[in-house]
Amino acid sequence: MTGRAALAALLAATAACGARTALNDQAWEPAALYCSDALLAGRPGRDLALVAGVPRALRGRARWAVVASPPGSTATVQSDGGERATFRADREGAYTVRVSAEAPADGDAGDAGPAAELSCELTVQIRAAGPVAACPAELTVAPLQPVTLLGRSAGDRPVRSVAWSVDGAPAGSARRPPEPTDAATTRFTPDIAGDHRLRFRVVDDDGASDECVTVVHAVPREGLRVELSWDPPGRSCPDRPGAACDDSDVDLHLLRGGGSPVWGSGGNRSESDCYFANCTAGGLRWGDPASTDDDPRLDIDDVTGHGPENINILRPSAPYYRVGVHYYASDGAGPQAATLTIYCNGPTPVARLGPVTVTARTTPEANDLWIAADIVPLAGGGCRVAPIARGGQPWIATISEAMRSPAPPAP
Ligand SMILES: [Ca+2]
Ligand SMILES: [Ca+2]
Repeated sequence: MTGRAALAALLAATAACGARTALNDQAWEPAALYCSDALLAGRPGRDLALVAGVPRALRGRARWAVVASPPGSTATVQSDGGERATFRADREGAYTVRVSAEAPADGDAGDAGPAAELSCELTVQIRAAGPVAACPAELTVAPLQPVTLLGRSAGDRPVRSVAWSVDGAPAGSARRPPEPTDAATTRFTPDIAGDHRLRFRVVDDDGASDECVTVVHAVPREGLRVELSWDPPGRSCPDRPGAACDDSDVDLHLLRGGGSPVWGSGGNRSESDCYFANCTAGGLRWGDPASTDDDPRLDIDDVTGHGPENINILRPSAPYYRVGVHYYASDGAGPQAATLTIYCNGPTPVARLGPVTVTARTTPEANDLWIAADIVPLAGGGCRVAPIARGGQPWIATISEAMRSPAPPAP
């Protein structure tokens, strides 16, 4: 066990049982002041033992102070300047305790500059009854990158259950919860860019509960990212099997501009169109043959309803790209309202397009293709999105018409 893990375990044990436990001086010597992020939970008007990592050279010189507390509360922290302190507060809420010390100056006292101030902070939750839940306030990952979440709980009663759920998600997300939902440690994969709010709930064997929220920021890292979802949301069959779901299969297409680009379909593959038939992992080679950075990648082809699907290019190099949305198969579902979100090298969408209704008829070739927009990469990493319209309306064609007839002019 590492020193940090050992201290975290000690702190967690101390917080959970309310008893002091001695640090083993021989086992671990921190290099600097260290405050664990372990959950520290106490009751109003009762002593709570706190522990921080204090280097031996600083023991006796550490200052413990309550630096943030709920309005109207009274809180004290008592210490002999070492690594342990006793905290007591009179009201429920979150308190911050700062541990600080001046680092000893190097070399002769006369030659050294001002001593460095070291500090770290502990957060204490005081509740009158029931358990206390804690979870990371926020995390940042890339879309589709799994992240492990650890929810924690403390209290004087055994925990009966814990549960993770989706509290909020960007529009177009399928809102799939972390897996598993009933364990403190879980994994979550944000399906699209944006902020996903996850709730962690703890219930003790008295039925008392507490909750906390983790915000997972899913930030795109590609030079171009196009996301597609289609309505009605939350009715995809993997999430809601049975009568309420539909299996509509809408497809995202990205055409490489320049030359004579051609839309592809199931029976007519086109190397200038990135779509389900040719563009999943290891698919198309565009631009520089020596680099995969300018190749497109379709991460997900959702065939059971509502997306999201997305196509990415790390470093776009074509003069422009054209986005299409094709209603491949309805499987008995009716028209679908498609929405596109486009990112260029940043966490904020450059454009949201739609919802635009697409209709399925008899065959994929006879079904609607929404020719939605052109995306022009700009020097410096951004892009310009030019929506495509015909007669003031979204440009809708069947895919066989689109393959035959003159395309909208290049931007
Ligand atoms: Ca699809
Ligand atoms: Ca390439």
